[in-house]
Amino acid sequence: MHKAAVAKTKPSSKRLLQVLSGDALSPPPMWLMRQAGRYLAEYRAVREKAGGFLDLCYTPQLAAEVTLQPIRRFGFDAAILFSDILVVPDALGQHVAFREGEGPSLEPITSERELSRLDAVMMGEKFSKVFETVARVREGLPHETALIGFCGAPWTVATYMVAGEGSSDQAAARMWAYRDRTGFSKLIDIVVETSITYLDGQVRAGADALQIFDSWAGSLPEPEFDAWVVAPTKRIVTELKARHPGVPIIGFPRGAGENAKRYVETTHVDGIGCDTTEPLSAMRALGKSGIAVQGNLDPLLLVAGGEAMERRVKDILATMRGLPFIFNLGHGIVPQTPPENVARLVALVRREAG
Ligand code: 1CP
Repeated sequence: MHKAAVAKTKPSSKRLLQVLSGDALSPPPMWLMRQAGRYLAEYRAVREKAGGFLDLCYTPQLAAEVTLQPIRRFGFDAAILFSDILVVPDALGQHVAFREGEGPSLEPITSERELSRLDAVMMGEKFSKVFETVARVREGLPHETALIGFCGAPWTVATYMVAGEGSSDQAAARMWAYRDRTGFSKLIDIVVETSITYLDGQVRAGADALQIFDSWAGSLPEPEFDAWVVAPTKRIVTELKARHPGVPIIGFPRGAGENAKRYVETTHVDGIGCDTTEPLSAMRALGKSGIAVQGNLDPLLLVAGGEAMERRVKDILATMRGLPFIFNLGHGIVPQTPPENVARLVALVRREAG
């Protein structure tokens, strides 16, 4: 109720923001997680020019260009800032390298003592590059297209900081959290504070909405989910809302399952991103409870295309009709996605719902 009232005082021409303030639109606004990326030839060309992946994130002119590429090609209702969740540890002095085809690599931090390796001397300089990207994108976007800023949720970012790489079970962070709750919570506190600074700067530079990516939220039992996913996210949402009451926040606690409802009720996010495994009945129930729901086509159906994709898109749209809904994937686009399937998807969503 409260959030709708706040947003309604400022009616927006941006369809994404209308839905995040509680309206149901047909066709629903759409954007796709990882909509900028290696499946686009024009991205690969810029990526080659930039050198390393993080160099691309820290070069505003190029990062703005790749943010705008999918908007020009597909006319999505929102652009998402081109950056990465690992900019936060990198800005804290935990150097991040992206090895070709292997994912990220960091020098692991596995104990409270090692937290002393983190320092923020370079943070302002690194973040300012990202904020400049936001400002440039803002200038290049049609006025009806929303700009989404983002960060990784503290739990997910911590899993990379502790393991030093991506891992399928997040064992290193889980073990630290179980063995030394106090020490691990200090790491989480640092990521919470840094993420607030990071998101605040993005909003000041022109982001209209924010998304918090908790890609590894699904690996925790209930008490730890509440401690490391819900509570830190709530702190970020509360602080951002105090500073920027009109800027809606989407939470994406991937794999949360039955925990999603508590996540929504406790963190007070305005929108909930549902992953591929979320049943449509559960998405409908969330939508009926008043929150905007985003999701959840399987990214591999976007690779497969054809009738299988069409059938599922129709089911999703039919289920969410009449509710505040944002069409998206259930996780990021994969590099082997044919761009023509993305164009078909956009046409289908706009035609089916129209
Ligand atoms: O070579 C390349 O071009 C690198 C591929 C790539 C891209 C395109 C990486 C490396 N990051 C990104 C951009 C990115 N990452 C965006 C940009 C905006 C957009 O969506 O278009 C966003 C929002 C992210 C977020 C991100 N990075 C997440 C959360 C979402 C998710 O996918 O679960 C995570 C976990 C990362 C870490 C990361 N960045 C890149 C890689 C290969 C990884 C590791 C993934 C893993 O551990 O499996």
